[in-house]
Amino acid sequence: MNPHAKFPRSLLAALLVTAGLAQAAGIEVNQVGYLPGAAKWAAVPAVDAQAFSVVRVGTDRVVFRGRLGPAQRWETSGERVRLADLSALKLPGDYEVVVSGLPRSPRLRIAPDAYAELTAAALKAFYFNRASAPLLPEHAGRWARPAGHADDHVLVHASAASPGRPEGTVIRAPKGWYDAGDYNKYVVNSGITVYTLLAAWEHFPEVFKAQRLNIPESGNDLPDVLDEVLWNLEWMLDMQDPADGGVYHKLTNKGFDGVVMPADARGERYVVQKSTAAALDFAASMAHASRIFAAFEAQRPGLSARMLAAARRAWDWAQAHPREFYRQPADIRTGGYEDDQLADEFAWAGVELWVSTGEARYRPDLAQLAIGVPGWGDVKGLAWVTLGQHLREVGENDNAVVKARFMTFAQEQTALWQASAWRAGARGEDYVWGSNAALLNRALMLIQAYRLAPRPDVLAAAQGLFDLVLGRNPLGQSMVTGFGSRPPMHPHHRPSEADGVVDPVPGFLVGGPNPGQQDAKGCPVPYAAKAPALSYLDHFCSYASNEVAINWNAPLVYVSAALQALTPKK
Ligand code: G3I
Ligand code: 9MR
Repeated sequence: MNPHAKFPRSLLAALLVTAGLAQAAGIEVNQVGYLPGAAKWAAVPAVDAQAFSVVRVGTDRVVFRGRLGPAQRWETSGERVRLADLSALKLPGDYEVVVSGLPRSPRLRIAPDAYAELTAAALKAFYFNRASAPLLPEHAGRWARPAGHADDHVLVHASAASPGRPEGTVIRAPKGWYDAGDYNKYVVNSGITVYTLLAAWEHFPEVFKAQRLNIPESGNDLPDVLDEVLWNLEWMLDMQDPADGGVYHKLTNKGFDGVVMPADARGERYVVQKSTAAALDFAASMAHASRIFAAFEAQRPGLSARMLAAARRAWDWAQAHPREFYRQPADIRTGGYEDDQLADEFAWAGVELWVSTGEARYRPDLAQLAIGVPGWGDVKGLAWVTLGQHLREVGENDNAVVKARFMTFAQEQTALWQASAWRAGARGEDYVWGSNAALLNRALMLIQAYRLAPRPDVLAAAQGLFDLVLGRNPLGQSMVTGFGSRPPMHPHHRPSEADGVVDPVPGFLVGGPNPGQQDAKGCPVPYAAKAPALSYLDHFCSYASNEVAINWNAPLVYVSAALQALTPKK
């Protein structure tokens, strides 16, 4: 149980904001913990004190003292806050931050494996969202459940009809992960997700080799992370029409399922419209996956080649159909993932195919390609991640371009971090639907810059964003189920709501603060506040701030693994 559930601190905060007395409600730290060599900041309400101390948890034994920084207003929460720099405290242990006149901080843990459990749980969350398989008690514990959505009888929707597969044709496309709190499967969102997870493995294999996920495949001839990602890749391969290489945008019900367990959701399933975005995201992520599985030819003969061939065919289809934007058919009401700006998808798929094949015809014009924080609808950042990983292959001229792009990005972001009242580089406009993942994807890009040129403040800026989703935020709320002293308890996740278990399925990142509040009308309780960083509601109704999603969990896995691997040991 969440020990703080009876104290609605966000309501109190809202009253203070209204009364113009706003200051951060408590001393906030990363509730999961810090690695010994990490930059460690605590945020302290703007009280009239000079100093802070750090004590052993539950005692008055002081292990560290420091001075508080000046009060600064953070425009994203409207509150004034002071900073405590604990970076010099490196001794592993469990502590609390103490400032006279304030309640102590939540437990502050410093440990050499601080993020190992989180990384594993964030990856295991994908297992918990598997379609077409029962979750057995020996793997899923309290969250065991019967299989849902076999997806072995899927109808071709009118929008997807082709000569070889007229409307109503029955196809099979089992497996895959449920996208989010809903039970549909979307190719666009799957592309960035599998890419990010495989990049985590590719960049930090030692973190994943040490992991025992306890999934059904554990102990077989592949690392668990690859088994888990294959669950979705195999589904994706079935989303390609073998006749022409086109890729269906999604596999879905006509409308969202009710709030029931997967096995009780029995609506008809459809594949809907082939889209250019789906073809390109498929091409990019399959071309990348083919490189990863090339190292496992003995274990999975032919898989890598099959993926590359599928990627090439999807690319060719997209070249022939460059403007097949997804348009939601009148009888389909599930997630849209609509995107009419496809230059970034073309660039990403081009880069992946170029790196996988060495064929210049795939190479995009890098001079024209900006860098940016990736998201499902804007994937150009992923092209840069791959280029950064393959400096040798891309040649000397492009090499310089890649480094320059990342250095400019890192400079901007570290300046933002340095100037921020919370030492976390987030601004009001960053708080959109899925804000937590946007912050983590920004950290992911900073981590690429750090891998190219390891400057401590770049890693510290990434850590600051990570802290923000793990409790060092104005809500004093961890944004990952099952982790931290105040985790989300009511995510918009159908199994978590319908299973009768008090605790939600663990390891899921929720969407996060979102002043858009697109769900407010359907919520029985109001959001506590309108300020961007406070606009969050831990209630099942809140799909715009409290849903889970595979594309949001992937950067959680990535950043958690990366910090574990890259943070200096001392
Ligand atoms: O990017 C713009 C930004 O430029 C603008 O300033 C801002 C102002 O509102 O909006 C930003 O766009 C938002 C976009 O998310 C950001 O990625 C849109 O308003 C917002 O409506 C859009 O939300 C998407 C949501 O579906 C509604 O379409 C989320 O990205 C997307 O993650 C979410 O995905 C859903 C699936 O459809 C169904 N399954 C669950 C999944 C998660 O909620
Ligand atoms: O559960 C749905 C969630 O996955 C989507 O992100 C969200 C926005 O498209 O919609 C949710 O479904 C809601 C629907 O849109 C409106 N009626 C209530 C549904 C939630 O139970």
